[in-house]
Amino acid sequence: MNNQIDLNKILKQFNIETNIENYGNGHINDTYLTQTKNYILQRINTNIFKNPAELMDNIENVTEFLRKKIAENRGDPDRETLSVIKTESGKNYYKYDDDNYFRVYKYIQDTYTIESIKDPHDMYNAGAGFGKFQALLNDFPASQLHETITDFHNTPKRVEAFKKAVEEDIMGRASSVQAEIDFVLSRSNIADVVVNDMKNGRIPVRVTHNDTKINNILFDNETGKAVCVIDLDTVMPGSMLYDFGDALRIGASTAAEDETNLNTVNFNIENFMYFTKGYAQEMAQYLTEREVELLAFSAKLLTYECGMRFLTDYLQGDTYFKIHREGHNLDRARNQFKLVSDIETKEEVMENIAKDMILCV
Ligand code: ADP
Ligand code: GN1
Ligand code: MG
Repeated sequence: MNNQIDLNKILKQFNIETNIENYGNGHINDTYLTQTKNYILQRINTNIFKNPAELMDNIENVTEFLRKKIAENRGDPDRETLSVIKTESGKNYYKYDDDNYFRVYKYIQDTYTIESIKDPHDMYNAGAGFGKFQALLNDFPASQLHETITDFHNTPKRVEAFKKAVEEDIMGRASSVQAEIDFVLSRSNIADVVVNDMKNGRIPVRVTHNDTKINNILFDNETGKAVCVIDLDTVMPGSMLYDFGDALRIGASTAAEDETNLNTVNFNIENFMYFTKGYAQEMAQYLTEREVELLAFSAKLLTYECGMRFLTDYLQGDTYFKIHREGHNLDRARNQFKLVSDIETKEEVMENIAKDMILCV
């Protein structure tokens, strides 16, 4: 991140005086924690989020809505949703210059994040956490939300963007990844299943999170239960299948998203079962038949989409996802494709498990 920026000066705009340190493992924003462990400061990635003001309006609206619901349910709104801290002049972000926009949240204490799941019970808790988030937003007026990234989970459009990146090949990398390119192209028939059914009304449009990575949920230090869903930049109208499938992409993988020993990358059915069970506790009552039918498929679709996005970024010179080594996006893509292949062998079993889990609520 930009070292010339005086973070202390930015904090003062939010009436906070303390030192600050780097924090978190996200691929998108720059995150810092105050030394007093009270506040999270984040630089919003404007390379990706072109309209930070609209983005912050979404987050303020959604978190205010959640606060009311959580209070009605006798929960603790200061812990169970993000709290946006305003600047001295009452704004929900601070513009340092055209490229650097900052926001502050209350730091939610006595919680932890999980990078990769070791215990299937954590998947139950994650499923319940994401399910509850969606259930609480079930009657949020979707028309109030700005689209912070256009066509974010529009998989057919992602395929088009991928093909364009292959054709343009600006880094001259395409010939060395022909096998991975073929992998994507040979499965492009799965891309439009969800968007088509959303268009024809078989799948309802809901308010969804759209980035349900396991490390976007905070778990309670004492109980291990999900406390708060974070990283709300992409809360937009979408399908619940996006959130369900994306959470399994990391949550049910037996290895990290960038593991290069592909023999260790597999899809863990037990984790799938526990996640579905937890999710169903909160959301089963709202799901349509078609959504239930596609739960297993969504894990494959979202893993395919993410792998394709990593490969697209690799072909385009790694401008979207933060990378920490040469070829990092290619490693991530290969990893996701291995997971897709493994899901393909287990999809039928997963479909049956999903139906059972929904029925037994
Ligand atoms: P990114 O979009 O880069 O993934 P996140 O909003 O997910 O950024 O934040 C990165 C990490 O910072 C999270 O995984 C989590 O560990 C931590 N974090 C973010 N916000 C909070 C918060 N309000 N309280 C506690 N931890 C937080
Ligand atoms: C990004 O912000 P983070 O690290 O939670 C990305 C997701 C990808 C994920 C892959 C806004 O998530 O869509 O699935 O990386 N977020 C955005 O790890 O593009
Ligand atoms: Mg995150």
